[in-house]
Amino acid sequence: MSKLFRVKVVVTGPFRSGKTTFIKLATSGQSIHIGHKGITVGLDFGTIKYDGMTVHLFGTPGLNRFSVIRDIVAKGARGFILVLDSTNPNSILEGREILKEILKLNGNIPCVILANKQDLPNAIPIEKIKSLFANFPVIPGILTKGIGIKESLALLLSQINKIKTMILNQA
Ligand SMILES: Nc1nc2c(ncn2[C@@H]2O[C@H](COP(=O)(O)OP(=O)(O)OP(=O)(O)O)[C@@H](O)[C@H]2O)c(=O)[nH]1
Ligand SMILES: [Mg+2]
Repeated sequence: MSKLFRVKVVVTGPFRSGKTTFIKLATSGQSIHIGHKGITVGLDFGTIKYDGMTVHLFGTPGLNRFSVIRDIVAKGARGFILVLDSTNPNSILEGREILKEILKLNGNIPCVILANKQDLPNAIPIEKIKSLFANFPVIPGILTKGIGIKESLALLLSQINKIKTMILNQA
């Protein structure tokens, strides 16, 4: 299968869901964080090598008042990882709204949902979250321990490469 050489992946989602943690651990602490008091107000950025590809990870702010920055950071993405705080029903509802917005702006782009904070006792069960995102893969995560990073990236990048192969085959 022919693969992309360089790819932009955007890690987005509601406030405090774990986006910065995702990029920080995915890059073994080598990421850049533009924030204020631990809250992303600009972006997170890091680059990893994955399966022969250079993957540029861009993290958006979660706060709604920075949604204009979210849209700028997300421009040109080949795929999205939508990180949710599984302990917070509002995070899940807001995640659905963000997903709708992504699809509106980017068409049928690959998206993987990462249901984070599954280590906490009040986490909403993964099956319940799956039922709310019926057409999308939902991966359970404990991002503070790095759990869910490889799985979600692998799934997203394989979807992105499938689309690339389809386009090449049509050309
Ligand atoms: N218990 C638990 N806490 C987590 C997990 N992932 C992230 N956190 C914590 O949740 C808080 C927010 O994490 P961030 O990675 O900053 O979240 P964010 O989505 O980048 O936040 P904003 O940029 O402010 O929207 C931090 O205190 C993290 O340590 C997890 O899997 N389990
Ligand atoms: Mg952040």
